[in-house]
Amino acid sequence: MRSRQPVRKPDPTYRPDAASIIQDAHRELKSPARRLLGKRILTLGGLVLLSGCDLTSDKSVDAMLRKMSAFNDDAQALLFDPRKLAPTYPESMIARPFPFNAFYDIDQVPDVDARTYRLEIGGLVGGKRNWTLDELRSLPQQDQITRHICIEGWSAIGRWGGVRFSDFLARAGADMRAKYVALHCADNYWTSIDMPTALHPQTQLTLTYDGDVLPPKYGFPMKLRMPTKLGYKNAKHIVAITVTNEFPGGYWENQGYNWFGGS
Ligand SMILES: Nc1nc2c(c(=O)[nH]1)N[C@H]1C(S)=C(S)[C@@H](COP(=O)(O)O)O[C@H]1N2
Ligand SMILES: [Mo]
Repeated sequence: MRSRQPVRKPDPTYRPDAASIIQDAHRELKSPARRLLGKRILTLGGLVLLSGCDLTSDKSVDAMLRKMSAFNDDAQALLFDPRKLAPTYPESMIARPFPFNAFYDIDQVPDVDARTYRLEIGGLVGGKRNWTLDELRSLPQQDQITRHICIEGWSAIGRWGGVRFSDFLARAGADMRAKYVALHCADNYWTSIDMPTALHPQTQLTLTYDGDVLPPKYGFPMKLRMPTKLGYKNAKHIVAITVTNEFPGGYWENQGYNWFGGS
């Protein structure tokens, strides 16, 4: 492997600038779609449009509305206590098969070539900016059995393996005092997270699902797994990561989904 910049250690005295992160999120809340959601006066058609999902039963509509109004508080609690852990589960509770979801059908899943794949990391980064799959695989790996919660009204327990994201950010020489990490995907999906979430011990740069190479439908070659965040924050097929102080938004977030997206 090529030589790397020295690993940048997290600064133990650093406290996230929660006030400015929340201020950015409030600015985003001024968009009409977000205001409508806040007032709960969106029509069923409007919700379907925003969520891209089939809200055919009262139950799924209800679940979605409940989630929408509840997750803001949960997420903020997490923001202020980045050490809080999401629950883990026994293997017997893993959903088989694990559900697939994306803003398109399963036959449109992007086909990423493992040999030419490079994970690019840019923005406020002092170290290595291009990572091959083999390089990512050679970093220390961890496993988690956690619950994935989709805002569309379903949840499922799965098992994901990969590199602790904070380890990766340290090795890439990321500025851990930056406010945001943006995730850009091979299918043009994108989302972003606050730095405390990026450094959360359960936030994982995921390379495997249930012990096997991450299959295309679940995000090959790489996804970010965050049991503390709703499904749409768990970006699949990530090709580029940007460390930044500019609020990056996201595919669903820019259409009205809550930016914190805590689960
Ligand atoms: N690149 C990309 N990532 C994505 C999505 C997507 O459409 N494209 N959908 C999100 C949503 S809404 C969900 S619920 C999960 C589904 O992940 P799964 O297919 O592994 O269950 O992926 C998330 N990450
Ligand atoms: Mo989702």
